[in-house]
Order: sequence, then C-alpha cells, then structure tokens
Amino acid sequence: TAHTEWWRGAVLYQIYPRSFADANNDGVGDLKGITEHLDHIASLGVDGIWLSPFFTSPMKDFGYDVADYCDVDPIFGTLADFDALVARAHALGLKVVIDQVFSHTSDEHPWFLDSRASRSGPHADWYVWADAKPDGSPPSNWQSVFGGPAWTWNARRGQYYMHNFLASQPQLNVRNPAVQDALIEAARFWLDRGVDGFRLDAINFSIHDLKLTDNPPINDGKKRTRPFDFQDKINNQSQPEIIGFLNRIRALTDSYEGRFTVAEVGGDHADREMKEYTAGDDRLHSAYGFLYLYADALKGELVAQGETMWPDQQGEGWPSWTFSNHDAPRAVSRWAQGRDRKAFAEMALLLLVCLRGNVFVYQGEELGLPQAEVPFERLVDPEAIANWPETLGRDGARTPMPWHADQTNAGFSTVEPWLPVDARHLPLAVDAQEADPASTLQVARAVIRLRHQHPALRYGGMELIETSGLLVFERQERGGSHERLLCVFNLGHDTVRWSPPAGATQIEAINFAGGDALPPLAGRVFRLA
Ligand code: TEU
Repeated sequence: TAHTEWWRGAVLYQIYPRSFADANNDGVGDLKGITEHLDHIASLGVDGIWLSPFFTSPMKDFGYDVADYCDVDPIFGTLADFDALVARAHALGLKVVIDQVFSHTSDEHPWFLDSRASRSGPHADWYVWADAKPDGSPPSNWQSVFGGPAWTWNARRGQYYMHNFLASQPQLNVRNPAVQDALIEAARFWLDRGVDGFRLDAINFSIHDLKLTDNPPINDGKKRTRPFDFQDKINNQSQPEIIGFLNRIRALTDSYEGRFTVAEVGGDHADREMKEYTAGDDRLHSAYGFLYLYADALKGELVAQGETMWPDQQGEGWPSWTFSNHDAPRAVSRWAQGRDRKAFAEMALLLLVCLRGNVFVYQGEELGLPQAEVPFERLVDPEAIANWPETLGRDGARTPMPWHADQTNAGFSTVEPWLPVDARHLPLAVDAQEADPASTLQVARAVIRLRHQHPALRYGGMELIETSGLLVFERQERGGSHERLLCVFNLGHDTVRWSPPAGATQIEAINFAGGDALPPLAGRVFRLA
C-alpha cells in the first residue's frame, strides 16, 4: 500500500558531486567527499539523496555527457568509492537515487565513435542520423536547448546527427531496441550495486519524430528569456513510442525490491508528459516538474497551477517538485525581491515540505544560500558561455558548498575550486549555522521533521482555499490517520489580518510572533479538529 513505499512523499536531497566536498583536494568534489559529509545530510532528516552524474565523461556538460555508463569518472573516484558511499548512506538510513542520462551520450562514447565511422557498422543506427537537405542545410529546423541548430554535420558519414543539447551530446536513437537493451543493462548494473532509484535525465527528449517535421514557432505572447525558447519543440521531443521504453525501465526496477524512478520533464509540454509518463503501475513512479524552477516570483497562483496540472486523482501518478537545482538560479535570489533573504529562505522551506508530492532540496538550500555571482572570466558552463549575457547560465547555482566559514575556500577544498566560492556564502557555512540555534539550517531540520511526523503532509490530498493575497490550503490524509492540517503563507509584501478557525492548533510557525496579523513571509501550520 501507499504508506509502505519509502519514496511516496519523500524528501530527497540533491547532490551536485563536483561542488559538494573535495576529499582529494584537486579543486573538484568527489565521491569520498560526499561519503565524508553524509552525516550532514542524515542530520536533516531527509529520506535519501539524488546524485547528479559521476560517470566516465569528458565533462563537456559536466557529466551529463556520459562516455561509459558503468564506471566512475576518475575525477570523482572509483567504483569502490561508490560502493562505500552507498554502504554509508544505507547505514545512515538514506536511500540513494542516481541520474541516468539515457537520451544522449558523449561524442566520445565508443557507441558514437563506431556509429560515426560508417553507415553499416554494428552501431550505425544507434544515433539519430539524417541526410542534408538538397541545399546542404540541416534536415529540419530543430534547435538545441543550448542555442543553435540541433544538427551537426559529420563529414565521414556524410550526414547530420541530432543533438538536443551540445554537439558533443549526440542523441541516442532510443527507438532502436538494441539501444534500449544496452541502456537497460546499464541500469541493471547500478541496481545490482544497490542503488534505490533513478532520476531519468531529459527523458522526454528521447524519442523524436521520424518524419523530421519542422517545429512551429511559438506565438503565445509570453516573455521568453532563454534563446532556444522561440520554437515549439514538439517534434524533437516525446513521441508516443516513449511509453514502451518507460514500461521496460519500470519492469526492470519492479524486478528488484523498493526501487523508485522519477522522470525529469522540462519543456513546452511538461504538464501532459508528466502525467503520461506516470499513469498506471507500469510506467514511472513520479515525474519531476519545472513549474517552480524558472518562475521569477513565488505566488499562490503558482501553487494553484501545480495542483491544477496535477490533480489528486487515482492513476495519474505522483508529482515531484523542487524550487532549486543545478540548472536554475537559486530560488531565494529569484523570489526574495528585496525582502529579508533569511526569512524568505525559511518560509520557502516550510512551503516546500507542505506541498503534495515528493520534494527535492538542492544542496545549500538548507543554508538559504543565494545564487552565487560568478565573474565572466570564471564561467565554465557551456550554456552560459554560448549565450552570455542573455542568460547567465548555470554556474551561479553550482559553486562549492560552504562547510567552514573560516577556512580557505569555505572548507570545500584546499586548492582553488573549479568555480569560486561567493564571499556571501561564508557566513552561511554549515559550521556557522550549526552554532546558531536560530539558523536556516535548524529551521530546515525542523520543517523536514514536521513533514515526517504528519502523514497529511507526506501522503495527503491538497485543497486550495485561498491563492491570492494569502496562500491558504488544507492537507488531508484520507487513508489511515484522517489527519487534517491547515497551511497559511503570506507570500506578499504587506501584513494581512488573519486568524485561524476555531479549534485549530498551531504546530509550526515561521516568521510569526503571535497576534492576528500575518507579516510578510509568515508561514503557519495548524492541526484541524
Ligand atoms: O536538463 C534538461 C533540461 O531540460 C534543460 O532544459 C535544462 O533546463 C537546461 O539545463 C536549462 O539551462 C538536464 C540536466 O539537468 C542538465 O544539467 C543537462 O545539461 C541536460 O539535461 C543535458 O543532459
């Protein structure tokens, strides 16, 4: 039943391995560093971790360009280090979810080296190849997420190959059953090593339109900030055949005990795809939506949108939400808008744990870190470099985790890290916040505990009561406890008069000192009779 599944309603902590902790002091974080700091994560009370890629990679997209699915890149350590990480995590009661990048490989993967060598070799049809148009131009108008055409010419094969991201991330032909077999075997390798689940990277990019139909332009009048956003990406994404592949992944994970799968679903059709990918028991367990990731303000309407796009109905799957990750500017910097950053970060943590679905906390979010400022000459993200200054890219969300306020590079590494530490992160370091009973870190622990103590928060349905002005909603667990909780947030800039209904008992409060007025950034949770 729902309540024995560890993953349902779980809080997962995302680790970006390059930036978490650098045990061998080469400037880049590693698996040993993670293992040494798992106590910190366990102390938050989360259910598990999600590790961004640590596989063999030329690092053109910092690990999202995989050259060997079944090995650890030497910069991160060894398979033995991975086994030690899993053992320590499990000993601490933490589940381990890892990234699987199944939509594309690195252009240095042996499959691609073979595929581009000839049109008749064993891997000839493992990637998406197409002839040029008669005038030599690319086969379709498809655009890469990082800007520029989604097609790159290869002189040896005399064809274009497709890539939704960098040219060094060729698109796998996931329609080919042999490709699916190989990916399933890679997943099995990690399941046998004890991982508890997978986050499936850009999985809605994995099956393209065979007819290579041009994408229509987007004319919805919305402001678009990212360069690839001017064209609907319907034809290089998510064709119906994806479901067969998801069925195979689910059948594999179901052949092990207690495993979890979550699709990463961005793009223009996320709301439909999230549901399709999770409908029924033979697809994925959950889908991770982008609703909050690029929003430039946190409003009640946004929460309402999430509930509308993901109604609480049988058979529609289970959403996963996050406010921040390694791709998007950190939420406090997008949302605080001149208000007190610490107060904002703490209210946002309470709201996150009150949402219906699984929630993901990104490393540093428990410290209330703002987006780091990375000077132009230190930018390394290929998306940032290609599109600067229209987009600042992703480096500012990927700077080293600050462990010690008084140590060099915040205790992340003894040598200059691959991305600089932002000086504003030093006073927010873990050791400084450990010593302060009123820190964001202590609030993070308290609110995660709150979610775990209340089945209504973890498993319950959500009913929106007010979404403009104040955000007010109820969470109710219909199954076992029949618990009903009322959650109230003032996301606005002004104080609002509000008093709880008769018989309500407050069980948590953030930025609230009492009385019948709710100051901006106040959040309160009540038990209803
Ligand atoms: O991101 C997939 C994705 O949909 C991108 O649009 C993402 O929003 C982009 O990075 C925006 O800046 C995943 C990973 O999370 C990302 O880090 C990888 O670069 C990408 O896949 C390719 O593997």
